[in-house]
Amino acid sequence: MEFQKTAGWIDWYTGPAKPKFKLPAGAVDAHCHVFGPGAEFPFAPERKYTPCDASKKQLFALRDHLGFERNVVVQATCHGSDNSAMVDALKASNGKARGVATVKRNVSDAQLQEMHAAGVRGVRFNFVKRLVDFTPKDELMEIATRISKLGWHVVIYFEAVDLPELWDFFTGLPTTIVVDHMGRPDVALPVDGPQFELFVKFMCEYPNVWSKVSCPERLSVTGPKALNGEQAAYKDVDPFAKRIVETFPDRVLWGTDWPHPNLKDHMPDDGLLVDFIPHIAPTAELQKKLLVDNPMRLYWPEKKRA
Ligand code: 0GY
Repeated sequence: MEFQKTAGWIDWYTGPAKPKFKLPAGAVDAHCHVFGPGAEFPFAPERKYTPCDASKKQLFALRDHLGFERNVVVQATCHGSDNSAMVDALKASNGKARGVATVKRNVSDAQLQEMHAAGVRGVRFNFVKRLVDFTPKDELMEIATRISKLGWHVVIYFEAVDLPELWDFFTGLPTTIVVDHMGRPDVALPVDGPQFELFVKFMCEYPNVWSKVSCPERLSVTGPKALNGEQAAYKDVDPFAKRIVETFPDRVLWGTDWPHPNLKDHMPDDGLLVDFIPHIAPTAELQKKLLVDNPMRLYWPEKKRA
């Protein structure tokens, strides 16, 4: 099938720099996606955008180039609840990728078992209105209860302004919860202002809540420029991510977010994104927790490396 990309779609960056920051051995890129290829894995009819292709082979080449050892492939909304492309990537990874799926209430136990065997360890609930249609909370709670029996967790994606309304649902979930991109704070607001304090309180009061400190390129207002001298890329995101890493060092994850869906202004060089890591996890100990120990504990607990 031929797919026409969404108007203005920016393709992922080819030829990324070799990062200056050397990742610790065994590092995991804990948030990335595959898109199609559309001819093999058609995009979902209910999708809100049509991306460029971004195959498993290209993802694994990026992993090797940047110096990661493993990936966590998160189902992208352009594939709806058809997890075939993501599962295909897991199967082709020689055990070096685990996955997070999107499922509906009608998913069978056999399908869940099949996904588990392929390496799926979580489901994603998405509350970002520009990306998905509404799913009733009772359906999501039913799914969470079912997948908890497999030892899976729930990944949640939402905008910071929606946290108060979603609080009771989130805090009632029976699993580990992983928040995408720190709950998308408005980084033009103070890091100790009411909006981000609520997110910190969420993590403080609920020890089952983890956060990805990913996507500076998505959250930044100052952007990727001014790479030399005092100013570093995405500098306005640093205090937010650093605060979460330093306050909750055992419950943070990091990922590239390759192939970076829905960016409007610029496409990051993934090598540059890796160079962002020491700004938010300044010590070797924090870097190892963020990049190796935490993702291994959550996605490859059988390896017991931490
Ligand atoms: C991300 C962010 C976005 C998109 C998706 O599944 C998706 O379509 O996650 C976004 O547009 O903010 O984490 O990749």
